[in-house]
Amino acid sequence: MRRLLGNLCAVLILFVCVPLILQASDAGAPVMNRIDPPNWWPSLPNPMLLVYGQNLNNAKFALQGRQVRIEKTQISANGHYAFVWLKTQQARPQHLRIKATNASGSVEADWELKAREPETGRHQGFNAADVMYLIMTDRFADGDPANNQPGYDPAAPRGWHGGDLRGVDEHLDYIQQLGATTLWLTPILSNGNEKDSYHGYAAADLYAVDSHFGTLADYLKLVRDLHARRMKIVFDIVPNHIGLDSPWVHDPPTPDWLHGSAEQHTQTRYNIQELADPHATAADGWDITHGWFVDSMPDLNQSNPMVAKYLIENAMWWTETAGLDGFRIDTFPYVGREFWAQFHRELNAVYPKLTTVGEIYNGDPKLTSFFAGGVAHQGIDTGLYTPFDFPVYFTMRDVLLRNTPMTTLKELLGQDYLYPHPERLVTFFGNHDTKRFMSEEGANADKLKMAFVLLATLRGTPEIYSGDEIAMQGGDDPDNRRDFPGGFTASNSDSSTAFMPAGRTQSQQEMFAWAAGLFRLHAQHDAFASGDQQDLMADATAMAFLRGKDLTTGCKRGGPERILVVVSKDSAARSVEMETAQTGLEGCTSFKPLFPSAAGEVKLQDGKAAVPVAAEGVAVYSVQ
Ligand SMILES: [Ca+2]
Ligand SMILES: [Ca+2]
Repeated sequence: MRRLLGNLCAVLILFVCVPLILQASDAGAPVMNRIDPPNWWPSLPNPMLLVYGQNLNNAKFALQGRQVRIEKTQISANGHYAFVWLKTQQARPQHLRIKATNASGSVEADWELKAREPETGRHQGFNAADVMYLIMTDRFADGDPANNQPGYDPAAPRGWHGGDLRGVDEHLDYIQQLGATTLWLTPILSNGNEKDSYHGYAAADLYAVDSHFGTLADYLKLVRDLHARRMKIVFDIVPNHIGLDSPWVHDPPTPDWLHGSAEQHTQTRYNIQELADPHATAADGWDITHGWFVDSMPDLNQSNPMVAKYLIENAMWWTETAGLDGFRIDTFPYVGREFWAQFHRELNAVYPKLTTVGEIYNGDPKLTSFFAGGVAHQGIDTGLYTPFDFPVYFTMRDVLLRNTPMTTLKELLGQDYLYPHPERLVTFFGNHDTKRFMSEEGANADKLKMAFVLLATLRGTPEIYSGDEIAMQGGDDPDNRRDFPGGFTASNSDSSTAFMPAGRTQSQQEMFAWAAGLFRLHAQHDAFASGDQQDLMADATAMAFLRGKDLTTGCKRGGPERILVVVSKDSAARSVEMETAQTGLEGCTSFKPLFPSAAGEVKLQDGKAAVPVAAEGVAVYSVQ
């Protein structure tokens, strides 16, 4: 269809396009207001520039520079946008001049091909050796009150509260003391003047840091400071949609840039399981990929190759500019698989170690695994490094807080065969979209401690939502996004500071020390980062599993360390017993308590290991 229209235009050009051109040149000389991306790097794939301006519809583009050329140009019907494809891969770093000329005059813009920075310490990717810390950028710490307006309203749950990049940067000691190695910040891109967009998920400008959070220089400093500490940064990216304040909403660069328009679009029914259903209709799938997530989030049309190119180029620009280590990808199922395959293929060709984690908000591993990379479904491998482990999130809450037996967790983990790489899954028991664990009915400190033990010891990459380590409370969105205590001296939040041990309440300190102790364990024992998992027993109230290498045979002298984890939600102290024959415990004689320090003595008797566990208790041992 596209080719047919092209031919048609070639025929019509003599009769129709000439008067249009004359009309346009009457309007004046070309104007260039902005160029996306703002710069590029010669060794990266050839870029497509999106030029924003006026009177561009009959302009001729020219390039001044060495070993660079314009490959082709496409201009929007209203003359507000020009797509300019450049050939830059043979060039050296240099300043270029881009010139647009029409009958009324010309305009020039400076644009740069930069030298790439050395790869050392950049683009590292996150993995199961890491611990990820999720910060809601507006709600962690206000490092610069001067950037709080407009919309600053710390008393309003959906207002801007003043948190910013400098505030995060000032508290890296705290994050490191907790044992986190990787920072995931909620989106930092400008949301323009969109009301109540403190969450950042409705971008108006994909190349600008939101002024509430600071500047690009602030972001680059934060990333440099993280890398200097051998920590990593994960960028929250939203290729599915933009916000209503984007200039594209009422003046799209092509007529099909968005799925529908602000005035006319459908809203998705969120039935993402229909994407995997081989018997679903095309309309069912269309509803998910083309329907708007909400009315205030215009849906991008990634089937348009120029939209896809723009979005991938944007991801590459941030990766190269900041040295990003990974992406957290928002609303993953709501974009077609073809786009994800291209996104990962092109990004990983330049950054082979960069990793991605996708939000697939569903408790069924049959569905979440459908989106994982490493396997083709419907003929397409998305390339996604890993989905978030939403099934473990739902199940952890069910078994720890409700009457669901612990066997349910073992049964869920038994479905790990569905994933090409279950060891990569990013596990969590809460995030910025869920009610705080401590605000669930029946929650208490002991149950939260059990949740931390499972998080730190199960296969996968643990992820913590900032504040859970000090047992923060909070109901459903937006109450789950309360200010971090101590980050907002000017706000009406708690005046004590949880960033320093002396500022924490006793219960905050107890939870922080517990979580930090576990993440220290996670860092010190290779069994968590690269070991297998063998589930030894589960019943109504307890579960026991081993982590380590070569678990298919029993302990051998001088073999690698294996770690036994026992969790009991029983309201009374109990003995958790498991057979040792034909398990990873066979022949093991030494059980050294690792966590907590008061873990009881393991007894070996009648072919069984018996582990004494306190009421709502845990025990972790180094086994040999
Ligand atoms: Ca601020
Ligand atoms: Ca979509």
